[in-house]
Amino acid sequence: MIRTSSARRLIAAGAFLSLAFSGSAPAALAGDLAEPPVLASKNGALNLLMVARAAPISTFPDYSATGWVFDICERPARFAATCPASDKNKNPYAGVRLQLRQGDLLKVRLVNALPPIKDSGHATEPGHAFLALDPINIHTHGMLVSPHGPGADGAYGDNVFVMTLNPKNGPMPADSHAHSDVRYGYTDYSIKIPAGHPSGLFWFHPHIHGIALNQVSAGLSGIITVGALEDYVCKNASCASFFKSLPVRHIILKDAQILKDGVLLDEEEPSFCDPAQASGEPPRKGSCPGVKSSDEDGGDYTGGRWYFTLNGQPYPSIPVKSPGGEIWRITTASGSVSYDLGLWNPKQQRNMVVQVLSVDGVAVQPGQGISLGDLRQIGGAKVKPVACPGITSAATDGAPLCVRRLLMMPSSRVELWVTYRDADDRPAQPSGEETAILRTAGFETGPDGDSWPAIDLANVQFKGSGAETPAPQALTIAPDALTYREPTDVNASLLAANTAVGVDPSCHALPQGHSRRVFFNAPTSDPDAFGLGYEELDAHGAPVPGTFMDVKEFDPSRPTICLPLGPRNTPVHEKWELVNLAGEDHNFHIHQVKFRLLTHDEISGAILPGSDRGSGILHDNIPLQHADGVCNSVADWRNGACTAHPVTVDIPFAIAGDFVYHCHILEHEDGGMMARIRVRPSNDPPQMRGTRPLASQ
Ligand SMILES: [Cu+2]
Repeated sequence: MIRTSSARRLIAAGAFLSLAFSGSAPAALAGDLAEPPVLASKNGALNLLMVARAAPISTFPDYSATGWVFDICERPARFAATCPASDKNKNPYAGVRLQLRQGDLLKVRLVNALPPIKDSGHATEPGHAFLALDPINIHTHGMLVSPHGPGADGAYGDNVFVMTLNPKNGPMPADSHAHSDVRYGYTDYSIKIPAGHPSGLFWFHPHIHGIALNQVSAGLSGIITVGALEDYVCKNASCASFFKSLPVRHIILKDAQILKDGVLLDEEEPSFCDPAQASGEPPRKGSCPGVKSSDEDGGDYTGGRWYFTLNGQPYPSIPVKSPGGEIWRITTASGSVSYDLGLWNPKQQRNMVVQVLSVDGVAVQPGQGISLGDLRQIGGAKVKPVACPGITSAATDGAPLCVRRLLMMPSSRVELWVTYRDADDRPAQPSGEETAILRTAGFETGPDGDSWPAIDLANVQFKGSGAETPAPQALTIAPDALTYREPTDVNASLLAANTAVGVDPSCHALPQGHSRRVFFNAPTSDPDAFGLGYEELDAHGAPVPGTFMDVKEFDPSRPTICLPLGPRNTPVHEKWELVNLAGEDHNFHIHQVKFRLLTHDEISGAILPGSDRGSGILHDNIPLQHADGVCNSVADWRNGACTAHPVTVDIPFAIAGDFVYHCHILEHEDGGMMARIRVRPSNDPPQMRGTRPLASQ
């Protein structure tokens, strides 16, 4: 059962017109997977011009489609609103990689050269007609950076409450409910990467409420790496020499639905294809054929095709030539699609084991002796750990994390060590050439949710042999997730930015032992929309009277949650219980933090809070499984009408400013499943403000 969402009703699909050749032939092979182009910082700075515009997408066979892309180049010395022609990435839909280091200053001049959204349902929506003008902004997803407003130089931080319009598309209507700074032409961003920032994989994408899905689906995103893999992988000598032999790939997963006439849809329609390969249908190599939707009011997608690309390429080849395998850094940049990702070995008829090096931009390092059961709890539904073959717990500094499957909901990232494995799943050199298929097995998000299709994403050939250094059973990882559980370095490094945010005396710290509960559901008043609810819990887990807010659509005008940093602006930990009452899965994301999942033992108090036993994986987004039963309201849930599967997280807030938490299924975010949160400097007496945090004195 697929529900028609408000976003889908409000936004007419198909913002682009283009020529079509033919819509029936299966996708041709796309050749070897190419790396995204890199723009690297120099001397502590990366100064970019980023132009959002419509552009042809060159890599879809059989269709001539147009998407929305970022042209990105080093910012020319003279004022310019376009990148020099020679700098232009040949296929900007694929996305680029920004390569940064701790301490860098990322400066971006973001220019909006997008066309207006044709046929946008928003055009007639009171207060939101401006969305049809296609305003844009950028968010650096997962990064621990300041979301500050315009500084002395007029530049913004990682702030989603600013939008840039293309002046050619006309002015904001007078009655607009923007609740953002509104700028025309361009906006400057100046984002300082704190000295203590984790090394890892992040990404950037637009974050305009109401059209985030459309802009991301049309191609507007890219990835960011901070630091180097060597900062956290194989820091001991024997592993380091092996690690040097491993090539590194960056893989950006995107999907695009293209109609028979070449129009690229700016949001995914789950019923575009059959969920799984139909009888008589050729293997789904990077795409599936459009069908007449079985939905009551679904469309006819016959002759169209739904592409699932890696770096813009449908079904590329990935030749693994190094005998020790490769490192894959994977970003899920689809708007709403979830990937049940695995590396299928056709000979062994099962998914291969891979080692997970990092999750959501932070290296994983489960504490020594952690049980597989605890590991499964802190990995959530995203990471499905299996025992690493050949590893005894004493073999490495801590337990490595291995999986056969990953539930990659929108925005999640992982870094993997991918190597050929024998019948016992141990790292091995292939005898001759062995093949595997990177695929998504398809994923259903629940009885009221969506059915995302099964697709073969890439063909992998293991060719390497003759290794000089024997492969270890697992790569060693520096204890980053244990370190960043306490983001004191990031906090200390952002002290000036935190202090510059005005104090808000109405922000009160949670009383000792209290926690927060966030509800995910459709608002009772509008079952087709999406919303969040809230209440505070006392030390016994009982709702604090007067704090309940029913599930409602996003209200950008005021924060749902406001909290001060700790004494002398040090990090503050809060416990949040995330309760999904809906009949479909959601994917919780919060800006400016990394959180960890608590195990049942930690929630019940059977182990001490923060024990290493319950630590080792940090996330910035986590799947929330749908409730069983039907709850149209929080009251239904309190009365036992459904059983929810809450996830409890520990969030260390270390960065002051206004930002958001939301479902990262962008259809749901645009539909209203988002709330504003305000973190303010501490309410210390004035003489204490701005001094060094205690931890770093
Ligand atoms: Cu959602």
